[in-house]
Amino acid sequence: THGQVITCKAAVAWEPNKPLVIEDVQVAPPQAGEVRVKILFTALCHTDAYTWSGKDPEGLFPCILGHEAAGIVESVGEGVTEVQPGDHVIPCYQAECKECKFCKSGKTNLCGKVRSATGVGVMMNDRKSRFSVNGKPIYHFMGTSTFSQYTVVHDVSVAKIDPTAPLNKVCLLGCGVPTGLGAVWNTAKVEAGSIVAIFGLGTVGLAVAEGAKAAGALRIIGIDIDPKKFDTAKNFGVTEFVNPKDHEKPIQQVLVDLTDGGVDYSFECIGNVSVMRAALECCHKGWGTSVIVGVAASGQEISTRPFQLVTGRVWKGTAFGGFKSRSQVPWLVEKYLKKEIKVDEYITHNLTLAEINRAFDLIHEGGCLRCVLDC
Ligand code: NAD
Ligand code: AHE
Ligand code: ZN
Repeated sequence: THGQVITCKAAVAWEPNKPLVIEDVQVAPPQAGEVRVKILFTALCHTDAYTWSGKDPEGLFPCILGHEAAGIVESVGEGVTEVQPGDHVIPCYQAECKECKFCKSGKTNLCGKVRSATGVGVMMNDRKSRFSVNGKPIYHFMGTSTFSQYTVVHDVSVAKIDPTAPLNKVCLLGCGVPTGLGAVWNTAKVEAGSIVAIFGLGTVGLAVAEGAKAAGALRIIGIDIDPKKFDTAKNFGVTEFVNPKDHEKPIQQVLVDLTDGGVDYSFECIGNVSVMRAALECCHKGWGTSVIVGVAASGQEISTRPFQLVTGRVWKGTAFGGFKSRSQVPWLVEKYLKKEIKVDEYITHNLTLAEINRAFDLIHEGGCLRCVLDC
């Protein structure tokens, strides 16, 4: 197949909110600096559902969604040295070139090398897509497009991992689990003894809980409007639960009262701007830090009284938990193999790529954390 077009199955999002269609897609060979990957397993993240809904200002249609996956390199383009056919890999929507201003800053995990292309659904080289259906181009998504049996990614967007790791599990290390762990370890830098509040107990929020427990947090307060989330959340380290629907008072006041003045760290893992405000305002005066993890819809804005910041609260955000993708995803895989972090526990459902529309229905239901698709 090297150097040739591959025809394979992929789930195409032709229009926002319309069921995905499994199509025979033509996948062009990788050009210079590109890698063609056979995707074996992909999970769905809430962000895929967000873009599919049409609320993502960067969402382009038709496209192939998906960004939490694992596979094997099929072929590489000219000049690619860091991976070769047969390598086991995890695609990384947050690239790491190690050369750009961002990568060299030592201050961020964001990378500037290919972002201008991945945000508009094309590859850097020729600003075109490698996917087509009967000659019609289909946009890439987040530089990953993993809802396909084969995809093409930039070489700076792929992490080579331990070949003994089970790909049907470690696909989750492409997004949700690292995002939550890293929000705690890299972005907030939670210290032992801290009081932590987590808004939203999906995969990302539960990974925040796991990270906070590992960091030695004293109290980990989980907030969700779905009481079904509370039982499982205990297994991830949540020590107390609050359902905003059980209270008359605004949720920030409930938390301030529960914690003698507010929490040390809070995390918004939903994508709701009024919850983001509550997450900031439940922080302790003088030092409380709130981290925005959730992705809010196009046109939404956050607000609070500036006095909240003047009096020492800090508002931050995180992308992929601040992890440098190509350097640190292999390290996360090793931590999983050594049983130092959970992964299997987040997988509640397994389906096939052909059943992807059912998987989208499932992730909107309370009982589902991650659904892994066998491609
Ligand atoms: P999810 O849908 O599984 O979890 C969201 C949880 O929030 C659910 O348990 C839901 O019941 C709860 N919830 C909804 N409204 C609520 C409210 N008003 N108050 C309290 N709880 C509420 O989603 P996920 O896959 O865990 O992702 C969470 C968010 O993180 C999404 O917005 C996703 O796009 C974003 N995300 C961001 C990054 C990043 O790098 N910043 C990475 C991954 C995901
Ligand atoms: N396109 C959206 C923004 C989406 C967004 O913020 N994505 C997160 C990752 S979510 C993964 O589930 C991210 O990493 N952002 C940094 C980046 O470079 O995109 C919008 O609203 O415009
Ligand atoms: Zn994601």
